[in-house]
Amino acid sequence: AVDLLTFGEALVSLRSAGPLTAGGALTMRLAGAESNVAIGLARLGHRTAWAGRVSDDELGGYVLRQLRAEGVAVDHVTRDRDRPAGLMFLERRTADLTRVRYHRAGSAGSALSVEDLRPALAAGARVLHLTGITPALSDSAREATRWAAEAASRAGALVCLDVNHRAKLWRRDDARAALAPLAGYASVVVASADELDLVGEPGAAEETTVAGLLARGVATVLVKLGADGARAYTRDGVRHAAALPVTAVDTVGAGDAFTAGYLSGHLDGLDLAGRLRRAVTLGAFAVAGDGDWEGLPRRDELSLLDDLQPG
Ligand code: KDG
Repeated sequence: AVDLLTFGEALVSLRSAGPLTAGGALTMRLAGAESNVAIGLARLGHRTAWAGRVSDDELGGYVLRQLRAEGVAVDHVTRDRDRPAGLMFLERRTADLTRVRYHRAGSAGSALSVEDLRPALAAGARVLHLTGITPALSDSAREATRWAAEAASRAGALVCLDVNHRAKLWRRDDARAALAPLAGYASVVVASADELDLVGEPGAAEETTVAGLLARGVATVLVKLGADGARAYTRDGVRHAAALPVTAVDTVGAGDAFTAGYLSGHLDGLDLAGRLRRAVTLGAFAVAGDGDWEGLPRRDELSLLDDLQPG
């Protein structure tokens, strides 16, 4: 068994420093919210696995090589001979503002099905991480996500649902119809403030959605607030965790880092305050460096930010 299993679509991201219309050099990187979380945990020494489908060509080989290099187990990955890699073009306008263009319809990753996930779930995991991106990819990926959440919660794993709404992939109503039921399998739900109602009623206030989630058996709801940190709700009340004051270079991947930090703290048996400190620490490392995950810390680097007081 691994400490953490996650699954989804890993993308090949082609990043440009300026407007894509101006052309110029593109940098090839691995992207994907779930693989970002996997790398965050693997860097901290947790046994971590990623499952999904990758194309059976150089691009799929690139994805696997990156994950292996970061210490993420890929034993249960399916190579798809018929479908291409999912691509993402990312154009940076400011540190906070990036525009994304996907070429992922019909990709290998989007053809994910229950059969792809069965072996990884059977091998066991203490934590199952899933995002609201995967169910947006196809009917079979949506069913696979639901199946995995149910199987893991029945097996006693901690299930973490990371909402991650992608407006380019589906409408909010469709997202809510898929994600609200998924939250019923989760012990931890992570969402940014503007996507929390996708696991509740449309337009509902934060407190109302949180109360509904806690009543359904979710133990912890984490509401991400970007540069303002996060709020953590449990049955004992609410706690605010401020972000650490670092200069933001690239905010893409910060939410994934936050989730990875929180789950790492859980695996280490930290209390809520400790889990939140680990979460904002990983978030700070992610925004301070270029790329989704490249700047994430190894365990011996966690203390580098110890002297920073939450801002
Ligand atoms: O969380 C960062 C992601 O946006 C990125 O890595 C790509 O998973 C991704 C997606 O589907 O947008």
